[in-house]
Amino acid sequence: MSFNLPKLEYAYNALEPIIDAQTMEIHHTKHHQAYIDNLNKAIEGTNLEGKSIEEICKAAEAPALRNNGGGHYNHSLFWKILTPNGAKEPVGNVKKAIENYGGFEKFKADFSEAAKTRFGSGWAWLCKKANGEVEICSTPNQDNPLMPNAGCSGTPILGIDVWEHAYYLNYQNRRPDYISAFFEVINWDKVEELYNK
Ligand code: MN3
Repeated sequence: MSFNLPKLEYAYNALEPIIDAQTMEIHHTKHHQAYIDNLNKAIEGTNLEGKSIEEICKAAEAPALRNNGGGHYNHSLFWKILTPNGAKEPVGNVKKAIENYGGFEKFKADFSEAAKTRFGSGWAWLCKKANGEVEICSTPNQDNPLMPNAGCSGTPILGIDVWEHAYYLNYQNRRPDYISAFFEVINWDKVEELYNK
């Protein structure tokens, strides 16, 4: 059993002008595909073959597994939490959890700060903790909160890719503009579904 590139539920141009079609296509078919190819190579013939991507992340110590297992998990989540026609604000139980966190505006401010201040390449996350509370953190490279020693824990229910490959064609060095536009294309119904899992 090897991993395959998941299909997107929308067209490459569907998120324009927030995320342009060329960025989406390269990101999906080149970057994500490369993580999958390298992950399949890294697990071939090992006891990780046949494990879920979550199990692989939870046990990932070696760089090849962190970079490529993380690369596959993180991008698979990222495509799902984007949509051209989502609610502009959280819904349901995740809405309540964000209210308990301090409200939607505080969430946006803290999430943006985590994404802006991630030095170099990485991700910012909204995670659900075991007690149902949400927390915000960021990880370098393709690390994610499922991994040991990620400096971040909980189950990711929303994430933003702040690698330059995610925004450079449209935003160049203006990472803060990409981050503030990102809130326009969040699939809050999907975030709610992930929160309720
Ligand atoms: Mn990426």
